[in-house]
Amino acid sequence: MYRENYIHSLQTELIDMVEHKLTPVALKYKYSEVPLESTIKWRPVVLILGNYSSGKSTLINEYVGGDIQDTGQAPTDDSFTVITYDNREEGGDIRVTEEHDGRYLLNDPEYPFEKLKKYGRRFASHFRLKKVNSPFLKELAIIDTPGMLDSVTERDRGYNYQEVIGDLAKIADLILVLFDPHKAGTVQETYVALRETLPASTFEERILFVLNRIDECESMTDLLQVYGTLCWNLSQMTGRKDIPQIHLTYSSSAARESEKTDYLKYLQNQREELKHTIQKAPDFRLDHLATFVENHSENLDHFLETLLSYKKKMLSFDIKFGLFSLGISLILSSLTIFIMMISGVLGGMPLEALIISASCLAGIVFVLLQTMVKTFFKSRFHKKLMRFFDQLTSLDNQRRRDNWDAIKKLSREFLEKQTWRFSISRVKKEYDDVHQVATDGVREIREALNELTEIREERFGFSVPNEKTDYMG
Ligand SMILES: Nc1nc2c(ncn2[C@@H]2O[C@H](COP(=O)(O)OP(=O)(O)O)[C@@H](O)[C@H]2O)c(=O)[nH]1
Ligand SMILES: [Mg+2]
Repeated sequence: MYRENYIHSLQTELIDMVEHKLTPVALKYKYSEVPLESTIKWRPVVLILGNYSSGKSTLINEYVGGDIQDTGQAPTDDSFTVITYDNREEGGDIRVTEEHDGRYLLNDPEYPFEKLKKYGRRFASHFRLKKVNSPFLKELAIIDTPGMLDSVTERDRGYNYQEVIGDLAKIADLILVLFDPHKAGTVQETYVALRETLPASTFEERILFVLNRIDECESMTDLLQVYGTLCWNLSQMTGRKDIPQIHLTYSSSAARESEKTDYLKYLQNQREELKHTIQKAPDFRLDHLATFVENHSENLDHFLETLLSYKKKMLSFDIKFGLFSLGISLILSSLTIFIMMISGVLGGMPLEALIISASCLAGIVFVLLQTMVKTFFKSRFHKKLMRFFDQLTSLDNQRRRDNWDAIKKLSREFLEKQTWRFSISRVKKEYDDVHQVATDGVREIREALNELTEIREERFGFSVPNEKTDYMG
């Protein structure tokens, strides 16, 4: 119980940090359209992706223990369904206790889907919520998705399927990508959608590749062949030689168990393991949150740092131009008076009057330089900074380069619109706050996560003999 409490308080702390330190800045500078915490404050989310009839819905039904989702060989279901827990009717038959349409789901701030409103009405009509009284859902929610189809039908969906998948993947703590033995490798599109939207650092931690329906293999040899094909396809897609772990499973309610599928008995532990990993979604959530804070605070930190660097360059321009104007105006006025004196134009003007006229002249020249002339040169200097935009920041490591990719456009747009007319002291204050989260805050989070691992190790010794009891306890 101690561990669960620890997880909960850590989560609250993290969300608090995002809400109070990062969101105000993110909204102000349009880094995000919705409060940052809106996508992470809900329950842990498991997203299920894969081809149609790879067995997504059947597997979900098996896990929750009831006929919640429609299943069938043809593309049966073209909706995204969020399946979450309803504790009011626990104990009875597992069933859908409450159902809502997309409009409800997209507009209720309790849910993290506000951002998906932008996909319009067609998407809203293919999005829904089901509350189910299944104990499996106590700590997590599942999102069932329509399968990938070929690209022609894809265009008829009326919303951008890949982008929706990308946004859901950002919300999800765990993503299952399902294959079946018949189409072991046609998930290129899903893969591209994920690759393009998930930050590289979290990509591998959060995705589980699953070969489902393994009961349909003719024999162990056949299974190994399918497995090999899948490995090959995955490595082609990822462009990597090392293959991620592929989990094996099937749904016993749909399976045709026979003598031929005798090998399945050796794979029961694989099925259990997968189920158990899914139930650990709250742990993944914590890592996800930590990475979320890390990424966004670093991005915002880099963004504000760029504004400051620009503004500092502008201030130094101001100072230099100020000194230049002062020098020029003094020289010019003394020179004029001197020439007038020796040419005799001034006659016998008293010395005081001479000094006063010289100062007035100097003043006028100075004001002229500091207004019209300066605006002209300052604009040119601004344009030069914009032209060599990358020089506003140092890009000495990959991490900084990644952050820069994420915020370069935003900072550019801001500076093009505002030019130098923003307050450096305000930006400095925001930068200090965000920088503290990006450095001290992130370090504390990582320390807390380590402590959490230690709590587990202290309770069970280093070998963690039974993780299941650990999770449940
Ligand atoms: N033999 C077998 N059939 C399965 C398995 N999982 C699903 N099916 C069948 O495959 C078809 C498609 O399943 P469904 O869950 O609707 O796939 P989805 O489109 O990915 O949601 C259905 O007829 C299921 O009965 C499995 O593990 N083994
Ligand atoms: Mg389905």
